[in-house]
Amino acid sequence: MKTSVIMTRLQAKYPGEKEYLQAVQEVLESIEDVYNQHPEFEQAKIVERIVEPDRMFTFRVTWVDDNGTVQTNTGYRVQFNSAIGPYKGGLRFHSAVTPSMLKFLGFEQTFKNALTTLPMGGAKGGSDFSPKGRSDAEIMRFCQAFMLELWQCIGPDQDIPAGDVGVGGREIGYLNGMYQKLARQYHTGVLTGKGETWGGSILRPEATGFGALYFTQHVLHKAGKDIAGQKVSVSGFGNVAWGAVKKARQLGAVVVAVSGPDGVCHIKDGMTEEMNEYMLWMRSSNRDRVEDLATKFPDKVEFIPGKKSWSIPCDIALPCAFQNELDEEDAKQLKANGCWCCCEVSNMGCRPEAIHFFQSNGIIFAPGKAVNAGGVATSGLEMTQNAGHISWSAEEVDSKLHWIMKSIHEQCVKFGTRPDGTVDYVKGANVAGFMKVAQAMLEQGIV
Ligand code: 2IT
Repeated sequence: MKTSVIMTRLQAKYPGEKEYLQAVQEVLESIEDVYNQHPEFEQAKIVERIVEPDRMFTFRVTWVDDNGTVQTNTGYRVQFNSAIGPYKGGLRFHSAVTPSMLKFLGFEQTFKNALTTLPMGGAKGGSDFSPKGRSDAEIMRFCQAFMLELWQCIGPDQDIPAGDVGVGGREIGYLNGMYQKLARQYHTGVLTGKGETWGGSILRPEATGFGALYFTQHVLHKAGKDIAGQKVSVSGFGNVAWGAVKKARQLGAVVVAVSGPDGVCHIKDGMTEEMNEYMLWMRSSNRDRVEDLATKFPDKVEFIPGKKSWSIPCDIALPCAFQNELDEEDAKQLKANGCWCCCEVSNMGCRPEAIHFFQSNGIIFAPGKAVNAGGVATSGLEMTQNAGHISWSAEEVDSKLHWIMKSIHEQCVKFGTRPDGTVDYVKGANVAGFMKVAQAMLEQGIV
């Protein structure tokens, strides 16, 4: 297998699918050596098969807004790979959603889910619907219209969606209500991220952020450091950022920035619990403005319009917003300001040039598919509870999440340790995830 040959073919076949091609390139580059040591992979054409989704559903979603105007969006579900378990992955509602974006996310999800140690295949879905400025009633009607099509594609042993950007507990509630109405199936395990009274798992809302910080702790310990007292810059202010800030604070870090599409909030003395909880309102308001934090806490928070979190001096950068949110210029600015570690919490949050800059300048970098896997892992734990009709305590879920993040870190170390003893987390995560899925495909024949 040669990455350049496969990429040339994919570029010709899927011109313009930038995010998808970027994600595939990153994985293929890091697995090429290992892959070529396995002639049985080449014989079964594992790489050619693994880069293509198993299938993709595209459907029209029509609904009526609060003014009585008819609105039409496009909905998607990309079922990427089911070699190690049923399709599993979130739904993204965002104006920029395209098939390319969901293919990149489904591809990443396949390897991430393999790292969690749980039997889950990879999928992703969503719509170009933007929740920004929408009322609660509009969100509900959109979710119901979306489920009118999606319900045919999913099921507890088939495909189990969850949240992602623009889809949180509220949206999962509306989606689940409509699913039950349409399918007349009352299994609690068809969506994850549910409310606690109807099959949801304690700690799922916190899980992505908490897991990311547990992983960061392992990364720092491996490098002989500790997180207490470190200055942390976070981007975004949604569910993932909220959980990351909460755990970072609990571990004694000082969170100096959160951001939004409008700019960055600099919090010199660190975020307080009150600010952290206010982020929940900021997300559910659908205003999509981080400036609201500075309006609420004017004495402690400075809003800088048009700037990113990477302009604020920090020790550790935690991208928690969107793909490609941190570019090479940002990486250079972070280094100039003293940053020495970046744990990517968003999916493909960093541009390839930024990752290259980090790695060639001694800045520790860990990729999203390892760092943020605690979210989907806790979804997997929710599925287990639903299948057994049981409910675990917060302590039980948290200790399982801890164990899973530790195990993901060990897999990265196993496959990514460089001759000098430092760890290439990108290579480690990609090789570990790939080997598991490839082996499962091999054992199940040409299907
Ligand atoms: O990117 C992700 O891993 C998620 N959005 C969570 C997926 C899930 O099924 O919990």
